[in-house]
Amino acid sequence: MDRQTDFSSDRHRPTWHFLPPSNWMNDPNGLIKWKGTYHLFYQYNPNGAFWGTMHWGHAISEDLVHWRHMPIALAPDPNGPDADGCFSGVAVNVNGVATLMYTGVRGHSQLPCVATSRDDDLGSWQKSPDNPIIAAPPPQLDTTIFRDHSVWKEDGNWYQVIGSGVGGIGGTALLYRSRDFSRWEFVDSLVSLDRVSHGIGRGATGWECPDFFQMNGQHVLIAAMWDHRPLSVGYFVGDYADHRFTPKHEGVLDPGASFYAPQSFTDDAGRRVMFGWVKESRSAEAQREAGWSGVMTLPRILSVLADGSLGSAPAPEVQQLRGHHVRLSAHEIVDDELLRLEGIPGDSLELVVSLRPGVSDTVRIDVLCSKDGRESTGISLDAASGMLTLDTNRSSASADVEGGVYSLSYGRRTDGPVQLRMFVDHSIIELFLNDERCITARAYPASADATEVRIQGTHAVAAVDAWEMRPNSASQ
Ligand code: DQQ
Repeated sequence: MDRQTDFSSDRHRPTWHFLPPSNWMNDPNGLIKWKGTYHLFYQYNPNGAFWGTMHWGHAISEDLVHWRHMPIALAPDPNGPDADGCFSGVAVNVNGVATLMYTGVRGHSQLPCVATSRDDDLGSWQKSPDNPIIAAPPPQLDTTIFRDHSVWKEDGNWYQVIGSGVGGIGGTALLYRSRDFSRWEFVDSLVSLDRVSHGIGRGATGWECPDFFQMNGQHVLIAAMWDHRPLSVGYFVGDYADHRFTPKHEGVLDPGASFYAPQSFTDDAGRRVMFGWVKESRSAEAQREAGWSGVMTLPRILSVLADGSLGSAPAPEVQQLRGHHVRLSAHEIVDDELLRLEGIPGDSLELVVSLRPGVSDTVRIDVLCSKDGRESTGISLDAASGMLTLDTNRSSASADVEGGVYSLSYGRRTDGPVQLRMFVDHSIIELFLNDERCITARAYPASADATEVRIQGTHAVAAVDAWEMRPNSASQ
C-alpha cells in the first residue's frame, strides 16, 4: 500500500516536477492522450523507495504539468507471466481500445504482455489471457536482454520493436509484425548492428526502452544504453525503408548522468512530447530514508534541428507554473555579486540568462549557493570552445551524494543570441541551451541557506529573467 507521507519539511523533494505520492519511481510508461486527457504511467514500487516488485503507477493531466494521481494500473499477478514485475511498455489505440504492451517478468523470463481498458479514464486494466503474446526471443539470436516496447501501425499491420542486444555485438532493437495485435512474427533487427555498435552505443550490451517514431520527414530511434546498469541515452536520426533503419546522425540526448529511459508520444497537435526518468544521485540508504526516489523531467518537445541532430525544448505549458517575475537588465548585474531576485526562492525558480551576441568570453552562473560559499552548483558557458558545462561536484557537503561534471558542445555560436534557461526544483536542475539541448542533474545542498544565485562574466550578459515556480498539485 502507498504510505502517504508528509514531505512538507523535505527541502530536496521537487514540488513542480511529477513524482508519485511516495516510494520509488523509474521509467515513464504508456504515454498517451486519451479522450482529451494526458496519461502518464510509470514504473513504480509501492513497497518503498527502492527498485523492486515493479507495478505501473498512473497519473492524469489536462495540461502536461498539473497531475492527478490515479490507482495503480498494473500489478504483478503471482500466477501470471508477470509474477515478478510489470516492466516498461507503451499505450496504443488498437481499433478504439486503449491497449498496453508491457514486459511481464517471471523468474529469468521477460516477455511481451498485453492489457486493455474500457474505462474512459483508463482507471482499470484487464490482462490478456493470451499473455505472454510472444513466447520467447528469436532462438537464432544470442540475445542479452528482451524487454520494453515501441509500437506503431504501418500499411495495415502492427509493428513493434523490443529492446535487445546480441552477444558479442551489442545493443539492438528487434522488429516484430502482427496483423491482429495478438500473433506476432519476428521480422529482423531494425538496425544493422555494425552501423551503430561502433558509435554512440559503444559498450552497451543491450538497448532498453527503444522509442522509434517519425518526425519532420525522418525517423528517430531513442534507446537507453545498458550494460548491466544504465549508461546513457543515445539517439539516431535516419531513414526507415523496407523495415530497416539506417541512421545518418547520432548523439547523446542529455549528457547528465541522471537522465534515463525516456519515452515520447505524439499529441493531438502533432508534437512529439517526451518525459524521462531523473534518477537520484544519492545513496540507496538516503533514498529509503527520504521515502521517495525518482522524478520525471519536465515535458520536453523533440525536434530534428537544422544540423540533423535531435533537439529538446521545455513544453510551453511549463510557463503556467510561473509566478512572481523579476527582470534585471545588464546595468543592474554586478560581477560575482548575489543577484537580487526578491520574492523568488532560489531553490524553486526558472532562470533565463540572455547573452549578448558576438561575445566570446566565459559566463559562469552559480545556483543553489550557500552563504558560506561551501556549496554551489556551477554552470559555465565557454563561448571560445563552445562548451556548456554543469558541475555538481560542490553542490552538496554531504558524503551521501555523488557529483559530476556534465558537458555538451554547442559549437561556436558567436553570431546569434544565446540563451541559458534553467529550471531549479529543489534537488533537480534542467539546463536548456537555446531551447535546443539539455543537461539534467541532481543537487542536494546540505545547508538550508543554499538558495543564492551569482553570475561572473557579466559583461556578456544582456539580461536575466527569473520566475518563482509554483507547485503543481501532484508533487505535494
Ligand atoms: N526499467 C524497467 C525495464 C527497463 C528498465 C524495469 C530501464 O523495463 O528496461 O523497471 O530503466
